[in-house]
Amino acid sequence: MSADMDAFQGVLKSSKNILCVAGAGLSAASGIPTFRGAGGLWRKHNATSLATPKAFKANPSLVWQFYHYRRESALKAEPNAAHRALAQFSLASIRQNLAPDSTFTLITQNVDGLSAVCLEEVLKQHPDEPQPAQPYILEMHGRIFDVKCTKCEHVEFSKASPICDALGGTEKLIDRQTADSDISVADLPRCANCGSLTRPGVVWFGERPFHMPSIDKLVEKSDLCLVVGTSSTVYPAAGYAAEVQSLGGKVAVFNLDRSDGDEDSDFLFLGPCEETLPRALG
Ligand code: BV8
Ligand code: ZN
Repeated sequence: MSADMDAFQGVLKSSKNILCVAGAGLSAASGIPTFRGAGGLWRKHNATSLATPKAFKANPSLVWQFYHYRRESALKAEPNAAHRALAQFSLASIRQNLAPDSTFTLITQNVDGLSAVCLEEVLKQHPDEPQPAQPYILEMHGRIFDVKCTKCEHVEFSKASPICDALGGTEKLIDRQTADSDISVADLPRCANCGSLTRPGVVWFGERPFHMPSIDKLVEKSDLCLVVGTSSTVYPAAGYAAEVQSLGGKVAVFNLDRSDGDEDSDFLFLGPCEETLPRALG
């Protein structure tokens, strides 16, 4: 695995179907805690133990407090230089400034919506640009501001803060000894359509990620896969880079620390992606 930026930029310029698989490290500089490491703990719970249908069924009040806490931090967050570098790269791809008829797609595991907000801002500054034919961003684990009914499948995009009165203020209760205040199910967010209990519109462990058929097609034709800010521990996202490589494509990892499988990558740029990515894509 090389850290030669010139060599990487040579590959970037000659690649035609570029993918980026991003994780929580992309939003770390925006102040959003990651899943593992210090960010992975909320009160005395391990974040991933709460991101399951079983946890929600057993204790919807606790799981909603966890997602309310993350909604509130996402609402305060702004895109960072790494988001902007990816959005500018999408624009360059729209303008065909890369290799002729090349494509660039960001597949994000993050549910904070910051990549979409950032791309919208960049495209707004260039209103005369052709709108992207295919989506530039695939949010494969859903969006934290989507609120989905547990009964009638009604989904609403809501940035309400707080999302319901009973959750208001609970985002402050994050230290370890906080007792999980028990909010009655009746006071949790309810469906505007049928009044049933709602859940965050994200993909939990054991649930099928979004956009898998389109992602599989993109992986098949990709000749360069960037992997940004992810421990590469959660599947199927963690498997895409190896698949691109097995089909003859190249892989470049941009991560703060070493991550699963990075020893097989063609390029490895260790450091904060808000510094390495603008340099690499600039
Ligand atoms: C599915 C949304 C099947 C919710 C999330 C055994 C083996 C293999 C697989 C499995 C298995 N047992 C179960 C599975 C499947 C399971 C899985 O992979 N489990 C793992 C734990 C083994 N996967 C699933 O269940 C998936 N679904 O397989 O469905 C199916 C198929 C068809 C039909 C029905 C079912 C669904 C997984 C999605 C779960 N939802 N998130 C929410 O957000 O609350 S997962 C969540 O954690 C994230 O979305 C992300 O995907 C995942 C990993 O997090 P990362 O993004 O990587 O973050 P992490 O903190 O781990 O790492 C951050 C990295 O950034 C670090 O490396 C750090 O060094 C770096 N960093 C930090 N700061 C910076 C930085 N890098 C650069 N710059 C910085 N500044
Ligand atoms: Zn409903």
